[in-house]
Amino acid sequence: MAELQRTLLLVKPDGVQRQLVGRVLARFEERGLKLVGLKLVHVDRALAEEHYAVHRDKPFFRGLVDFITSGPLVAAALEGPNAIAIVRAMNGATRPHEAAPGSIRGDFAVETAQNLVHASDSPETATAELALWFRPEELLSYQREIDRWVLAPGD
Ligand code: 3AN
Repeated sequence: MAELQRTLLLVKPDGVQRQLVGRVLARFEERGLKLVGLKLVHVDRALAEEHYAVHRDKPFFRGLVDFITSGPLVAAALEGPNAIAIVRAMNGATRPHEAAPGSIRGDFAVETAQNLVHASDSPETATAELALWFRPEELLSYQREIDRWVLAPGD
């Protein structure tokens, strides 16, 4: 029985503009992960800068904040066994030319600056990012009928 985790997934403004939101979210649903939070947001610079604080000193920081605040994005909270690693693997490598075919970036992206998706990279980051993007009452707990076919007994 694997650890049940929650993680943040963003379909960034390029994904919304390219009308890929449904296809991206469908991949995670089809994999068996559970949507426990979902919203369309146009973020301000303060939230964007906090989200990308780890990159504050990088040369691409300003462009990154410009980009993520350029239009609406979709924020999703996904739950499942080992969800953090599963979502990162499904997103693919940061640089799309290194992303495996079959991953989201490997199938839909060619540029690092417009690589469609973001996902938390560790349990600590997931906790911090979910708290940044969702109020506690926006994250739901519920059972699905299919859970008994997807999750190990007791998960
Ligand atoms: P990931 O999103 O795969 O965790 P990070 O955290 O290294 O990757 O980078 C965060 C975001 O910063 C990337 N998704 C990408 O949009 C942007 N980024 C990273 N490296 C570069 C770069 N060299 N040039 C432009 N943008 C970059």
